[in-house]
Amino acid sequence: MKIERALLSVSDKSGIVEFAQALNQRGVQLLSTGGTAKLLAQAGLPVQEVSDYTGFPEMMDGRVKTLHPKIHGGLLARRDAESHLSAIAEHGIGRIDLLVVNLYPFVETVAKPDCAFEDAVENIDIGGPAMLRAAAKNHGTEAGGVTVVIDPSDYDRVLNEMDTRDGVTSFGLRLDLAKKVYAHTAAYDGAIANYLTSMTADPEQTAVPERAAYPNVLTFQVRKTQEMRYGENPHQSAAFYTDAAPAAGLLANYTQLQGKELSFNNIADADAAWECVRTFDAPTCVIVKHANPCGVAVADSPLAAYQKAFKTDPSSAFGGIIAFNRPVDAATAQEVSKQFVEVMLAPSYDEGARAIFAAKQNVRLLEVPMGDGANDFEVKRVGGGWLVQQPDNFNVPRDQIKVVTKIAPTAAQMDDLLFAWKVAKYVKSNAIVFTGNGMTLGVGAGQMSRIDSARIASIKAANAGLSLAGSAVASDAFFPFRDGLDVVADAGATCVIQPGGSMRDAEVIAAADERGIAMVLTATRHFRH
Ligand code: 93A
Repeated sequence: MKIERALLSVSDKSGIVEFAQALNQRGVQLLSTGGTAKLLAQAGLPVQEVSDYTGFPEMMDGRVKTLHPKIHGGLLARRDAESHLSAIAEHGIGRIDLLVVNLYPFVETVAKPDCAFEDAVENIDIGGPAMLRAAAKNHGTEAGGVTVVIDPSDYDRVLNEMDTRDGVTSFGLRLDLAKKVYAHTAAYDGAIANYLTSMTADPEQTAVPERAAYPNVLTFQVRKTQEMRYGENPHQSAAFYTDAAPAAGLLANYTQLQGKELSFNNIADADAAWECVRTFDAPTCVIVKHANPCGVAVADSPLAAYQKAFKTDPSSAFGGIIAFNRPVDAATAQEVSKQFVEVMLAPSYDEGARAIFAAKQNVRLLEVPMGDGANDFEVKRVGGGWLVQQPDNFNVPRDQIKVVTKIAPTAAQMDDLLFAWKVAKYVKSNAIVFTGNGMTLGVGAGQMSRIDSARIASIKAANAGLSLAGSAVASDAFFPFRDGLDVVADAGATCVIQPGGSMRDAEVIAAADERGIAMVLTATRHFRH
């Protein structure tokens, strides 16, 4: 069945006049609601208002515009059922073959910090989703059905099919557009549920509701961007889902320039590397293995940063994930490709670098635009539930850092302490990170006891042939006893950064003074599990 009648009712009016003109040129009759109809009429298009068509006025400030059997009958009548077609004929209802609707901007409205409750409620669209769901349900069969468009970027697809298929859209397109509708209305209702269930009124229900940080019902929608061959292990199936619009600077905005498909572990490790590297201002290189940094360094250039980062732990860096916060040039690419690399991440690569990696097709090369966006929340699945929290975006301001020992760190020591502290945030707890001259010297990660993490970090430095004499060290949480401090002092550290807050802080600080170490406290910890 040819598209003969279209109903247009949109809040986002971009491209609607041009689309309506194109429909008019193809002989399609136009029906429309108040604001949309006005716009089309101003453009000189012959358009009939829905209220004239139904014989029923728009009422209650537009709350009832399209909720009428003449509209819903026209959308829902099965095109392949004689009884449906005769029912609409009997009641003087015409078929609506094309529905173009996008909804009141609820999400945008409640995102405004000063959004009034009443405003939010008024922006809950009722008639729009009702029509969308009706039209999408009736996407029909090969014989015919309703074409429904919510996204202005689909206007051209519809026109192209009308032109190449004698005014008739294909079942494939109608089904595709119907899927988009239900995904959209589900997300729309999810956003309303999130908003309303985060509201608490006072017991008498008289005051304007307060908004809680987390809704009682949390609904979110993600899209599958990749189905993987397997998950963490080959016997686990897996897929990668991304937000509809990931915040600027996050991994999911990546473009893969070359190399095999990313695996589940590749994506997890790439995220750890990228999150760490993008927190630094100076040219930085982060090398990650099994979700932990095994080499991080800052320098004047990406090449120098890589050379320093690699020195931390060359054996772990083998098959690692390497991230830069600066464009990668040929010299850096040349140096990196001397070793086996699983994944590379950088904001860009110059032509020389691309040519060098082109000869190493196994390297998965990812381009990720820089940006300072963050996830709105983090989730962790536990048996039968989800833990939800804010991401750890805290960077301790310098004036919150307190010197607690007789000796204060020198300016150079302070730089190394702050560098160690930034890295420690990305190391699984218990984390101990030795640094010196803008590079990691030994990383102890993921241990059940802090003292073992300290021992491991010093052993790793020794294995890499690095001296810890005069090094700085960070501990992601407080030292519960002085023994951990003694281990790092024995290894050669001369300054320490840690949150403090232990019952034995006094004992630990006295031990630092006894050993001639400078110690600073951040008052915030960075557990990472
Ligand atoms: O208030 S509503 O829920 N009641 C309705 O019957 C109705 N029908 C369409 N909102 C309704 N709409 C919405 O109006 C559409 O979803 C669209 O977002 C908007 C277009 O209104 P106008 O053409 O007056 O700008």
